[in-house]
Amino acid sequence: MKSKITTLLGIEYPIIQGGMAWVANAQLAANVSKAGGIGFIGAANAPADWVREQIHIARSITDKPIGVNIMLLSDYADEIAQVAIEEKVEAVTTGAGNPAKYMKAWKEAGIRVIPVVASVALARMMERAGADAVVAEGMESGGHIGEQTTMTLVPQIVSAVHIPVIAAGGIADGRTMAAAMMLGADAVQMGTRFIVAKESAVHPAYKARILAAKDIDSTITGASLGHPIRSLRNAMTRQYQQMEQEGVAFEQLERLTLGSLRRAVVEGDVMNGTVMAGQSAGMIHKEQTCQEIIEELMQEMKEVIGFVQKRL
Ligand code: TUI
Repeated sequence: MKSKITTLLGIEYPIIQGGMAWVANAQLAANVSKAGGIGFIGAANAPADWVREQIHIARSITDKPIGVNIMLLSDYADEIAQVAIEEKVEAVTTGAGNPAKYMKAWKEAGIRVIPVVASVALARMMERAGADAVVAEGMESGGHIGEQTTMTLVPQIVSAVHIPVIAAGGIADGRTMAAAMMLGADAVQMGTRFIVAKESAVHPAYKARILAAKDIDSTITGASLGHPIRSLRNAMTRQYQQMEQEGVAFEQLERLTLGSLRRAVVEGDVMNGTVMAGQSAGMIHKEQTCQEIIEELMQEMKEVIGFVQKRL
């Protein structure tokens, strides 16, 4: 399937894997790229050397394009921005901030720059700054989120910018991918569906929570502090929300979540850790290889679009 994004990135299918903290390592990213999408190594709060090593591992698995996702709140963001250039990754996505200060250097290095945005204003600003595309991420997503839904955000960003738009948030199968393309997206980014990929090294208990999740099982913490995070309900989210209601100080809430994503992803503590996942968890029922996920998505999308067309 051709789209502006498959051409821009030199990939086969318009499917991008979100750069998830602690989850999106070289193994996952390289296997998404190998299957014809494009995988992003999630730099999150990791040091620059770890990111460089992961890029080398990914390159040993596939010669297809790969990317790095840079979480802009990281202390290492400046160094990782430089590693992306030195290691000549094909693309960079950014999250949780404005990447304008890196744009010139990345563009000069020939890197495709794709900021993740949650508003029309930031999408416009990124286009002016020279972004090649944007990911329009709705609040159905897991992790750090904005306030608008994918259904309303994507068409508004598509109307506001000339660069290609990648839809994210709530997309996990062929139906939701088809819907995103109808909203004007040129590709989709998925996170939660790839957490349960066979190539994902996430703890089995974490995968099991996603596979068993119902529609209402995710919740938002941290909204009162201005950084809302979506994760699956557990003892941690209940305690956090109670403390938020009691007006507990910022520092104490931060202490509660320090290292909590690692506890869930690496140690499998799905009660007291943070099980970040999107609302789409409720529609994800099986563990498959990255290739099976991508092939199934493309097949389902063709079927639903054909189904709608037949009734017109
Ligand atoms: O970044 C994400 N999702 C994330 S990052 C993350 S790691 C983390 N862990 C604990 C606490 C905080 C972060 C987990 N999930 N998605 C992309 C995204 N970016 N969503 C929303 C935004 C965003 C928000 C504010 C982008 C820009 C922005 O402001 C830009 C400005 O004006 O400075």
